[in-house]
Amino acid sequence: MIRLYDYLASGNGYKVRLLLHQLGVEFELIEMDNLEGETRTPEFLELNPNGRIPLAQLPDGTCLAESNAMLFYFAEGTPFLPDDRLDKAKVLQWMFFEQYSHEPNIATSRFILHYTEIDDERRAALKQKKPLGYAALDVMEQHLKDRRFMVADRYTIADICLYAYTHVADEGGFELSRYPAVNAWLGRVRSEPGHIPIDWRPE
Ligand SMILES: N[C@@H](CCC(=O)N[C@@H](CS)C(=O)NCC(=O)O)C(=O)O
Repeated sequence: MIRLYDYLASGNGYKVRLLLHQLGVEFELIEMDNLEGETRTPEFLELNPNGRIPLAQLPDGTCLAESNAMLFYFAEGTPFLPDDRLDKAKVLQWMFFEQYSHEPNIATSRFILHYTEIDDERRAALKQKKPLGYAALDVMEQHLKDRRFMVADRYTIADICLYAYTHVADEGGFELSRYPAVNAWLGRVRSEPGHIPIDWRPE
C-alpha cells in the first residue's frame, strides 16, 4: 500500500489526499508533526533529504517528494490529467504558478498567522506577501471569469493543486469575497464526486 507521510493542516498534503481519495486509491496516512521538527529527524531525512511533508512512499519503498510531482504521478493515465500534449503542459503551467506565485505568499501567510507567534520579522513578511498573494488571486479571477475549470474545461489536478491553499486563503488574511469567479470555481471543485475536506483522514 502507498504510505503518505503528511500533516493534516498542510494544503500541500491535502492535494495528494484529495486526489488519492477521488481516485479510490487506498493509502496509509503517517501523521508527522512538522511543528515539532518530526520531518527533520535523521530517520525522516533518509526518506526525504529535503525534510518536508508530504512524502509518498510507493509499495516498492521508493519515495516521491513534492506535492505537485505526486499529483502528476498519481494522475497519469486517469481523467485527472489530460492526454493532449498542450493541455498537459497547461496543467503543469498552473502547478508551477502555484508553487512560485501562489503558495509562497498565501500558504506561508496562513502558516505565519495560524501556526507561529507573530513578531516584527513575521509581520514584515506578511506585509511583503500580501500584495503578491492578491496578485496571484487576481490572475486566477481573470482566468476563471469565463471558464469552469483551470484547464481543458474539466476538473484536473490543476484544480486540485490550486484549490488546496485558495480555499483557506482567508486564514492567511486574504479576503476571498473580492473574487466572485474564484468563489464559484471553489464551489464547483467542492461538488466534484469524492471531495473531502482538508482535515479528512482515511479510516
Ligand atoms: N514544495 C513542497 C513544499 C512542502 C512543504 O513546505 N512542507 C511543509 C509543510 S506544508 C513542511 O514539511 N515543513 C516542515 C519543515 O520545513 O521542517 C511541496 O509542494 O510538497
